[in-house]
Amino acid sequence: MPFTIESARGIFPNTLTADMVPATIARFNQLSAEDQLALIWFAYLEMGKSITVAAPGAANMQFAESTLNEIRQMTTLEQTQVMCDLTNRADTPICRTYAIWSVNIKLGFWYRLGEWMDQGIVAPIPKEYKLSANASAVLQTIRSLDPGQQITVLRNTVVDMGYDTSKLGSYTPVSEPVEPPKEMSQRTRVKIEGIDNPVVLTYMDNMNANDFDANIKLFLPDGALQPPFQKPIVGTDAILRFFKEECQNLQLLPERGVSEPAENGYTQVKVTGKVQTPWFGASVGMNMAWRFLLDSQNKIFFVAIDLLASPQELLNLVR
Ligand code: 45D
Repeated sequence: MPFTIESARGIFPNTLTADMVPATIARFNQLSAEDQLALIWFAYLEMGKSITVAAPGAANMQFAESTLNEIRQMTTLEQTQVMCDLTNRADTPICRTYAIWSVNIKLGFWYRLGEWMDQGIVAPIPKEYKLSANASAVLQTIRSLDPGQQITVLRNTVVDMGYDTSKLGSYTPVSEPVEPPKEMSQRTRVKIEGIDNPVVLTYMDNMNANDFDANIKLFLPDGALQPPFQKPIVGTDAILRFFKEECQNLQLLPERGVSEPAENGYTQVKVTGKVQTPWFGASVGMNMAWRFLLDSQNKIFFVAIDLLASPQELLNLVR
């Protein structure tokens, strides 16, 4: 039987992903807005001691600038209300604006608010704020996660805020401009122990060069890409849009892999290694796996990118 995207999702079923991330988010979402804000604030402060967040580039901030200035001018009470509205996914003009921003703009917005809260320009979380017992337990869980999982939890809480886009009808998403890909002379080539498949190697090199137009050509027109904890993104138009919106300046550091024949002349390849985000650079290496399914022409039919449960999983290449 030929593969479907649904069946392709099940390749290398032994891969242990970081289930603690969605489980923690689910618990987080049960908390009151005040608890959520205070919890992220405390988590962020604690993490800041060991890892530094990179300040977003000025160009990336321009999209959030007018909303940020609007908030800056508000009374303390109004500022707190805006932050609670965002966490509650309320229907307000600011929540609607926030909803259509790309992930990076959302993160940059909170990065700036965090700075302003620190400086007292925006209503801070009172030092004496007492988390509920449930919120304390969630914070305790976050502390126990590895840094790659912690930043994923933080990122996903930010992504979930604002008005629900599925209730918006049609809208034009707002994202940063796409920079040109790296010059050929600046490009690097990965080496992956156990892998000589040129498509898999080129995929990694293209991503590291921000060469998304070249990378999308490696996919079948109806191919799919499944980001961590998400449903597959299907079709080259949607995948290319995703690359341009969310994948600029990632560092893919694959280490090892296995390649095996699958049904119908397909090949399945699993690669493990690290990924760095421009937000944290080399200070956080996320433990990742790529599970590729290539057709008989060596085109990508499916690739899943998973955040792994533990560093031990980097060595788990069994089917
Ligand atoms: O609410 O091969 C305050 C794909 C308190 C593509 C705050 C990929 C109040 C294909 C502190 C102010 C993309 C899938 C909030 C590979 C409050 C591919 C602020 C993988 C919210 C490899 C909080 C890429 C702040 C991966 C400022 C895995 C939080 C990328 C900031 C992963 C959090 C990227 C930040 C990750 C988190 C980035 C900046 C996990 C960034 C995380």
